[in-house]
Amino acid sequence: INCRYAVTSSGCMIVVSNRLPFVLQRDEDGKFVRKASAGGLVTAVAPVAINGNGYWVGWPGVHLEDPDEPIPESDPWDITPTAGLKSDKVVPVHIDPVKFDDYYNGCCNATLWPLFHSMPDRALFRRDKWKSYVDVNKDFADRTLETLRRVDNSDQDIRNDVPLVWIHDYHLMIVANWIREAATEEGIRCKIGFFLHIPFPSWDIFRLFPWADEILQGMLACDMIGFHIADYCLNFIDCCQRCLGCRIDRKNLLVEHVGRTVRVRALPIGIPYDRFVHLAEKAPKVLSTNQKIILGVDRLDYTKGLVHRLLSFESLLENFPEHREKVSLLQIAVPSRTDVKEYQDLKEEIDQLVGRINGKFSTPNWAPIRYIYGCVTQDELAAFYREAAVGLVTPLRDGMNLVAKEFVACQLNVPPGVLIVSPFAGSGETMHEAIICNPYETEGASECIHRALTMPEDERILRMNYLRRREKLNDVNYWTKSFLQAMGSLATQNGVDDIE
Ligand code: GDG
Repeated sequence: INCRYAVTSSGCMIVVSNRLPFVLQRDEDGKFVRKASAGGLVTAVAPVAINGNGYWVGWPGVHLEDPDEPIPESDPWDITPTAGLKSDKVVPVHIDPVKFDDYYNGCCNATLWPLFHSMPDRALFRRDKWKSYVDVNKDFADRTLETLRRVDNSDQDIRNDVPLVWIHDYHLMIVANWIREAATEEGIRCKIGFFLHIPFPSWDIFRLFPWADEILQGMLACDMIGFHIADYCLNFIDCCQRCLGCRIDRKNLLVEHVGRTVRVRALPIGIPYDRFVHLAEKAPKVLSTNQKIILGVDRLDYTKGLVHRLLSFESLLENFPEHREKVSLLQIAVPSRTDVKEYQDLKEEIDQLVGRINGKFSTPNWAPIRYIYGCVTQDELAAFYREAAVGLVTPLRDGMNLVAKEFVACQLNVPPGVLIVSPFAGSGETMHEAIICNPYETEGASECIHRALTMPEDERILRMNYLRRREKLNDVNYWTKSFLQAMGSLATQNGVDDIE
């Protein structure tokens, strides 16, 4: 395992996320086996946790009839980053299936997801779902506390630093509440950090949530709270002041709450940059076409702006007919939340729109849109990123958006292609050399695509060089390191390295 950074003391990082870094599946003999998850987050966090002899608390991806059924060890041939996570370090959270559905679909996906993406009209507010959210967060807190007690009782004498609990994302925003409470009462030593992977909305949106105060109080039970960009930090701090009346320090990003000072930090997530470069170097050619490819890669979600994107592409073909038969839009839409009506309707709308635009402009030798509804392998993805002339990343709202970063990492050709990003994604805030494109204005967006398709080579090279350099420096390892540093939990040769 390639682990560049370590936590300060052995056995002291406890990662808490909705899902474990793998899911359990039955093999043909009915035995549970681990199916690894290859996301960037797992790749970055798992080595640090494993190296530090840490624990991972999460839902195992299945509802077990017997919650005491042991977690299997990883396959001996497993080379994924979680392979080293021994089963005694895995802390599964078992939840009643109905309650889990209310928490996950009812509250997380139907309420918090749209609200935090500033789409309140799509959000459902139901107190029974919120109650399940609270209950499940308490279950996660209980399992984390059991783990903390175990850590606290072992190797006490060789540890001179406190365990670090790292909680992830909007599913678990109030877990810290009970950890702080019990830790204070029982004298368990720990530091609690939280990272939100989606945007934090402004006060006028956030206040629509009937239990807004409880979320803020839950988050403020942490020592440090990380967001992707400064805007989300400022929104959060503003909400703390306006909802709870906290004293705040906007300049230093501090919030005072019940006698404690909570740090807030902008920590933009990165990608495993070198891995994507490597994939792009070795992946075989995937596209045989003379047309320039404009590439979109998204989960099929209303926040990703797929309908707006298709309309902009239609407008491009309408207003700049010189691109007809010269370019194609390749859109990969990964199925997501397929059992939810809203997502089924969105798929239907996209299917129809693709059909209409293709029907309108296709010629015997050319179809303007190639649409893949499904998942491709990471090798294929890297090859698509490499061979595309334009990366079109135009969400209506997005915490960060890793696709924009993966695209630039894989752009190995000279001269390279062009990245277009929405200003409403975290990556639009940080990837300054991309063309910034407002997806809501169809005509303006089509002009952005035209500009990308006609951009001079030297400008493309200059922009892409800067973009690639930044993503290489600020990769996902750098993000993990920055988080540990902001927590004051980064081990260096000189001891603990604190950001302040
Ligand atoms: C949340 C926040 C934030 C996509 N299609 C395929 C495929 N992918 C991979 C991409 C990328 C990932 O999925 C998507 O990442 P995003 O960042 O775009 O979006 P979310 O899933 O919504 O993630 C987001 C992120 O957390 C991290 O903090 O950036 O804002 O919403 O890595 O490569 N992978 C494969 N085949 C596909 O077809 N193999």
